[in-house]
Amino acid sequence: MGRPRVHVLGAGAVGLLFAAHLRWAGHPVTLLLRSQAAVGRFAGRVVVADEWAQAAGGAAPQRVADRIQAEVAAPPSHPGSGSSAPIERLLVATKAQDAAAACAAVRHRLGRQSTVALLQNGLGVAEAVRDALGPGAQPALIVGTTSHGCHRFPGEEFGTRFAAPGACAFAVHPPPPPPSPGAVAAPPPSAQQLADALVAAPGLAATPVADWADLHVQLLLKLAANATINPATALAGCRNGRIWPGNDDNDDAVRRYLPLVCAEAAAIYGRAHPALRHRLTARAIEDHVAAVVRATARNRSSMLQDLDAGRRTEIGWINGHLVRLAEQHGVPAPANTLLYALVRLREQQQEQQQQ
Ligand code: KPL
Repeated sequence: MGRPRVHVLGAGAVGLLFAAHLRWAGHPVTLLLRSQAAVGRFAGRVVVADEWAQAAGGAAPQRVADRIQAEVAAPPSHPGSGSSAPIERLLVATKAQDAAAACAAVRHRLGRQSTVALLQNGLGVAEAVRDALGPGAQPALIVGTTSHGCHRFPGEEFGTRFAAPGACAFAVHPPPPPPSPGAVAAPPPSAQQLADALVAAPGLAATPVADWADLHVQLLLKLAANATINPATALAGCRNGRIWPGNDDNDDAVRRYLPLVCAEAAAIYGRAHPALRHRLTARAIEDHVAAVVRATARNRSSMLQDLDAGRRTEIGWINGHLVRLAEQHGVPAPANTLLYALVRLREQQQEQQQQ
């Protein structure tokens, strides 16, 4: 029997990168696109430009993943809605703010035999997806985090520029309570198949994490990195490396920025997740975030790219999530509140200008 099909929802830089690598690992892949027009434009191939392998000055080598199918992600009531065949293995690579609505569009194709893998920045997406799907269609969830650096490919709608290979770690999210008392909610076979598919694609460097607490620590560290790097770089219009605290070009106020936001995240996590407190000290968070800043120094953060393109950002799932957690646990969060408010003001300003 051949390898099982994987559906990919979200044809941005990350979705196309994962789709191509799954295809190269031998999986049939179907992209779920927003419209019939996009399906019509898709020629069955995804182009990956390996920028990281680019010799100085030369063009990035390009690789093509072909024989990829495309369908519309739309509810059955939608005119021209596509297939209604069940989806067993779904990888969702949309932005955090789009994940719940995108999953709801294919709710009629998901069920208890399905597994949905979520790769968004921020936290709270799994809960939003469960709410959007409702009690009728509760798939198993895989929650993952990825540090692959990639961007859109100007002039190539179904292309992605792979700038900096990273890694991907994931775990099965605790399943919802069983439908009837006494029933056991075991993950369906599709959970293992989707996990195997991710691991089998060498370029994705994907590793399953056996213990949910270990993945949770990684997700919380990533959240702190995104909460520190993304809004500052987006508002200042600078690359990530600018906020490195060891940067001699910065004055004291800028050098204190990163430790300040990390200390606030540690205080929030300490109250919200006491069992993980010893792994999420201010020092541990600061070291992690400083390492991410240095490793991605040349990057333009995803929030900077979103604001520049006039798109909604993931702020509500990043600093917004920290602010809500702080409120629930009675912890002051002035730095995150301010960052959240400033990015929201920029978004509102842009939305008004676009009307
Ligand atoms: O995840 C990122 C993002 O831009 O969203 C970082 C790690 C900050 C890299 O740019």
